[in-house]
Amino acid sequence: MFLVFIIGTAGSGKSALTAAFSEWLKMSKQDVAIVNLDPGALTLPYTPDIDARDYVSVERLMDEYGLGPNGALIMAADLLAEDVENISKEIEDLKSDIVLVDTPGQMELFAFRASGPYIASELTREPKAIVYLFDAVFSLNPLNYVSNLFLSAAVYNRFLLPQLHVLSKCDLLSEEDVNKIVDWSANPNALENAIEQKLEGTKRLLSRNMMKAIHQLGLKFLLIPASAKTNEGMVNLNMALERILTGGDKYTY
Ligand SMILES: Nc1nc2c(ncn2[C@@H]2O[C@H](COP(=O)(O)OP(=O)(O)O)[C@@H](O)[C@H]2O)c(=O)[nH]1
Ligand SMILES: [Mg+2]
Repeated sequence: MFLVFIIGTAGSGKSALTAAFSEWLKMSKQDVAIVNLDPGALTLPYTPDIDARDYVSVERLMDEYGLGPNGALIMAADLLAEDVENISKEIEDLKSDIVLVDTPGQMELFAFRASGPYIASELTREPKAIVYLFDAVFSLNPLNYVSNLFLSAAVYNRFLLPQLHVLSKCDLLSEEDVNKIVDWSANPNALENAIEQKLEGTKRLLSRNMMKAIHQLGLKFLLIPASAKTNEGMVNLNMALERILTGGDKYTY
C-alpha cells in the first residue's frame, strides 16, 4: 500500500484530479481508495472511502464555539490530528494498493499549520508521496509561475516526502502554452527568457532572483501536464508515481 497526498492552492483542481485519477486507476485494474481530509468540503466529485467529515463537523464547531467559517476550518484541521490513529486504522483496513488523499481546499490549512505535516507523517507507516498541483491558467504568467514554484518548494520543505508536480487543468490552455510552461519547468534558461520578455522592473528582478534561488537549492519541478476533464496525463502521472514510490528516492522529481 502507498499513500498519495494531493496538494495545491485553493481551486487548483485537487478534488477533481482525485476523482479522475482514481477512476483512471480503477479502469487500469488497480486497487485504489480515496480519503477526504477536507472537513470543510461541501460537495465532492467522488465518494470517499474515508471522510474527515465523519470525524469533525465544521458547522458544529461554528455553533459550539461561536466561530466564523475560517476559524472553524482552522480548528477542524487541528482537531483532525487527534483522530489520526483512528483514520490510520481505517486506511489499513481498506488493504488497497494505492490510497489517494485529497487535502483541504485552502492549502495553508494543511501545509502551513503544524497539524498537516503531523497528520501526513503519522497516517500509517506506509510509503507516501505528494502530488503538488500548478493551476495551468494561473501558471501561464511567469510571475505567477515563479510564485507557485516557491509555494511548492515550501510544501516540499514542510513534508520532506517524494514530490511530483502536475500542471493541472491543462485542457484549458492551448497545446503550445502547455508546452511552454513544461519547458520552463525543465529548462531554467527558457524560464529566464520568459521573465525577461514578459516582466519588467522590480517584478523581473525579483522573479529572476527567486527562480535562481530555487535552482540553486537543486530542487526539480518537472511538470506533468494533466486534465481531470480529458484524462490527459494520467498515464504519465501513474508512471512517475510508480518510479518515485518504488525507487524510494526521497527527492523531488
Ligand atoms: N476544465 C477543467 N476544469 C477543472 C479541472 N480540474 C478542476 N476543474 C475545475 O476547477 C474548479 C476547482 O476544482 P476543485 O477540484 O474543486 O479544486 P480544489 O479546491 O483544489 O479541490 C472546479 O470548478 C472544477 O470543475 C480540469 O482538469 N479541467
Ligand atoms: Mg477540494
